[in-house]
Amino acid sequence: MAGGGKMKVTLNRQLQKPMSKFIDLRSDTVTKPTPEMRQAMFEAEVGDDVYHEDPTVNRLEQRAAEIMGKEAAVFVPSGTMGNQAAIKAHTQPGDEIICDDRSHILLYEMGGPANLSGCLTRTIETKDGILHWEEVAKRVRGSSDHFRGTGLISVENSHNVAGGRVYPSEVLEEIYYKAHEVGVPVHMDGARVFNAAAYLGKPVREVAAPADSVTFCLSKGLGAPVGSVLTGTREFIKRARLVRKSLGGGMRQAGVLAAAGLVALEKSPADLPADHANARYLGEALAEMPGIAIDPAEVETNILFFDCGGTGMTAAELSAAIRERGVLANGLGGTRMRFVTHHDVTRRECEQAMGVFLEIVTSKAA
Ligand code: TLP
Repeated sequence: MAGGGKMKVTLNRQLQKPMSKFIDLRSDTVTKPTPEMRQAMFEAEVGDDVYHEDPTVNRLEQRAAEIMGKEAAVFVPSGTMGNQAAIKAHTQPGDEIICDDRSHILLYEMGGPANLSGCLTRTIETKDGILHWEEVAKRVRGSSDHFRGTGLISVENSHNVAGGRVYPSEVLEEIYYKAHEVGVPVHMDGARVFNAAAYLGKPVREVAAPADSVTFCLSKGLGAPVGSVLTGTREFIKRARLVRKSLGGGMRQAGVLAAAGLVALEKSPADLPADHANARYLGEALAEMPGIAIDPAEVETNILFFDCGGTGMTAAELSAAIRERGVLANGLGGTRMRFVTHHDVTRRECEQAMGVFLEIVTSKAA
């Protein structure tokens, strides 16, 4: 060992338990690849994707474009890169992006719109993460000698921080058609657009239709280990590919990842209704617990937020207490907590998690 010192191993208590033993409701990003995905990765034909020579990546991009009903697609390492590449490919520095005030592109992408594209965000406060044209229209403006004006409208479907809420089709269509009348493109952060489609009972291409570009994630509810796809017109994707390269996202033999993505794309959407049913079960169980505030009717997809203030515990205290008992969930500061259901959590495990939760909140109440 460097320096000849005795290695001192100190294990964080939270890490002593193997992660696979936890019931992990923190996010659908934690899903592990299925045996079929691993087999596909093992067998994947690969090439250098920066030269467009990886046959598996090419196949994934082609299938993604077909399924999403767009002309073309580009495979990117993450949802964040997909969204930020879209923003940069749609806008010029100084442009304004209209989005809701809790959108992922605004809160969780490291200031990307300002940092990478030199854009300003003009936000709209919403109850459920859903934008309506009436409010958007108040902020849309063309360029003048004094400002550049609106360059993009960005919607998130389903909406993460609003609790997995889904755009009613007609609301999105109105935004899209009216935005086009004034020459403004619409981007959809569709990290979980397959969840939105499952909720609406519609093919995903219909949900994606009222958007010029859509980013969707293979590595969330669809269960692939890595990757997202940005889709749009051929011309737009050509620009986005260059942006991807400038961000360091030109991957080489990425077919090993795309192979898992292809399995995710073809197979996993069928499993999403089960995740949604589990989320509804959690919402209904939580609604009956002392000190927990949630409206289970608002649980539409696989994400639910609730307030634990009435238990006398903060979200951080409650997540620490359930962690001790093998359940993981994210506290979001204060008394707000989030559960996310996914492929790697069964109904039985959801029931176990609720058993743990009930014991903790009732013993606190007593
Ligand atoms: N969301 C993550 C965290 O970053 C909050 C999660 O655990 O939910 N759009 C939306 C709507 C997202 O929820 C996320 C990830 C992304 C984009 C970014 O995807 P990645 O993590 O692949 O960059």
